[in-house]
Amino acid sequence: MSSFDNKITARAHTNIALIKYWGKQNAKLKIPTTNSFSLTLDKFYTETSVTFKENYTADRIIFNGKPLSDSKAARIVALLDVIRGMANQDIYAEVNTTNMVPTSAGFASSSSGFAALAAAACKSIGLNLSKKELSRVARRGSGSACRSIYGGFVEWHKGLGDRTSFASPFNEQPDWNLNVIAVMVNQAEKTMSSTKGMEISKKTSPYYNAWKQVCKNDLKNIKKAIKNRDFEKLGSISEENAMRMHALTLSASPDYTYFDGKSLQVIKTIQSLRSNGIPCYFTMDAGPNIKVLVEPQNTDKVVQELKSLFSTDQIVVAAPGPGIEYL
Ligand code: 2P0
Repeated sequence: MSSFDNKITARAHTNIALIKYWGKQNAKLKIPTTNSFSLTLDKFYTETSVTFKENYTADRIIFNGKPLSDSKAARIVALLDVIRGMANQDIYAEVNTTNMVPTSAGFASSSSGFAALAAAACKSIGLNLSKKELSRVARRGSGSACRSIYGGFVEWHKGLGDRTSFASPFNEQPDWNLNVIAVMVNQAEKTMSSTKGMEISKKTSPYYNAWKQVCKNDLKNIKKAIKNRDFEKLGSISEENAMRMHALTLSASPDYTYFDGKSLQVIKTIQSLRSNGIPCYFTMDAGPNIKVLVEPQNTDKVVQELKSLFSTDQIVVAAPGPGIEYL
């Protein structure tokens, strides 16, 4: 009788960075150059089952019902290797992962994916980790995944190395009604991965040192804004931080950008709503989709305006979501 064969399923929600992570001090261990700060969302999540079995001769990775090619599975296998090393076990796993998104538009995210994988795999191999340790493991899969261990507002402490770089909750269940409207402007796969993009920006942007100071200030101020329930501060700090991150792409050599024409259309719509007295702010990550921060009393107005540009299934209204769950 095998001591393994323990199927564990975990669910993790994606998080949206309000203070962005854009660059590493250690690429192999995914130690960032700055702290970052996020909000976990309820509508987008990944469910992953992991079973380690003594009779397997290789890992089997199933993604949304289909086997993944070896090249695509490499990053998942690399995290399994880290976990095998921690457990001191030489044993393979079956991984079955499903991205749950409310529309067919897709909103794949490495943050929920690697958080769910870390949680399910660690438990299945017999490691009983604290959330802090789990956050460190998830980070090895994808930096932003370390924040998806927790719900609500979360800070990733950059630390100095593997042991000190992890996320912690700032406010896991904010008693503050907020919405994040996700606008899927384009589903095409990005041509510049975030891993590569942040490496080029750190190496070549003349503004990179200034970015580190920007993040320090923005982090301090966003925490104050949340404590004071100051939505306009929260929104404007997030929007400016996002634009300053994107300035690191435009100022890199070679330069690159994640904006497309439709992203700019959404941005102009948000700015125009704001100049008409509706507090709403945008943020954008390593892809053209836009997320709009808004308070519930104004959500419908913003959605209506966006519907003049996009179809209903391109617009998803999300709210703060929970941390890691075992099913
Ligand atoms: C973030 N992003 O803080 C930033 C803002 C995208 C823009 O974290 O190289 O997939 O695997 O650590 O976590 C996306 O980068 O990168 C990301 P790796 P990751 O959410």
